[in-house]
Amino acid sequence: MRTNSKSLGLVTKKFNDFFLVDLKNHENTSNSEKFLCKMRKSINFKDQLIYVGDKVVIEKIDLKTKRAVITSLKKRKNLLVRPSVANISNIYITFSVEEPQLNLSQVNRFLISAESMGVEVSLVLTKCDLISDTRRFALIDKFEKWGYQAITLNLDKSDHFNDLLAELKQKECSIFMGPSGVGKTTLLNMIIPGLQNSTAPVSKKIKRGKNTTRNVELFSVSNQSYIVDTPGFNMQPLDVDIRSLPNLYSEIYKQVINEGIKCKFRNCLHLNDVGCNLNKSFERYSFYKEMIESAKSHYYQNQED
Ligand SMILES: Nc1nc2c(ncn2[C@@H]2O[C@H](COP(=O)(O)OP(=O)(O)OP(=O)(O)O)[C@@H](O)[C@H]2O)c(=O)[nH]1
Ligand SMILES: [Mg+2]
Ligand SMILES: [Zn+2]
Repeated sequence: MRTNSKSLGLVTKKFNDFFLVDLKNHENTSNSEKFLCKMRKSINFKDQLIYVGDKVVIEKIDLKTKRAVITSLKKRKNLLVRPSVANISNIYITFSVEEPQLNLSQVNRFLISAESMGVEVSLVLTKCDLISDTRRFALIDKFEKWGYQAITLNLDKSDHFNDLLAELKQKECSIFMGPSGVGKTTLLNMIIPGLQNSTAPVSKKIKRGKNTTRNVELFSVSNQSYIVDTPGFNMQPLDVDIRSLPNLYSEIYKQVINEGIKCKFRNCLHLNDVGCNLNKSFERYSFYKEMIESAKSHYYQNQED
């Protein structure tokens, strides 16, 4: 049976030319149903690629075969580039405290890259069953100085997990991002009972994940909330706009905004600039400096090309 009505849907998965579209509250469907869709041929979507997380209009809805056609794309709020996901409201940077070992420079790169999206950013530390409480508190202290209240998870204790779950149900579309093997899919399987996505132990020899998750997929947590599992990867030194970097470090923007410090030059990069008044005695300053220098060399390289 085909209906002539149009409906709004959410792209939850993408493969080749097909999209899986979740149809919410359509008059003829139950609460939430997924339709296999292609894009309408006559529309030139060339400069308008469709990504997981996009809101789309679908037509030619066939309730029996669960197929339909995407006829237009709604304006998106934002687009994460790697992995490609649209309309994210919250990024949960996820790292394990052990197996694989915590790499602070990687944590920082992930956090700053997430901050540059302009969405709410949180930090999740998994596998806390592998460290002592003393070490866990020390990590919480460290990341508080970085500007984050780390959510520490322990597979054997569920109290922090329950808080996280309640939080996720309040958010629109959250994404777990981090290196391979840190436990992103394990977490997702706990969040959505019944979901049994593949997970794999980290390699004993090199203590790295095995890149188990291959696709980006969006899952429904509650009626209005979605969550995205992503393949793990390591973040490269960033190619970000140098001028925005100081605003992405809370230790810097708090000094500038809350304490009103002023450097001699308005666009001071807080390196060795003359007349710089930034208090540089914070842990991440060396990472900040490294990022500015790497962004600068990128910039000059591109100028020469
Ligand atoms: N000890 C301990 N192991 C955990 C915990 N969470 C996950 N693991 C284990 O870590 C391994 C990797 O977990 P995955 O969920 O596959 O990791 P992932 O982040 O999804 O990895 P990719 O899909 O490769 O990016 C599995 O063997 C899990 O059982 C935890 O809290 N404690
Ligand atoms: Mg995974
Ligand atoms: Zn300065």
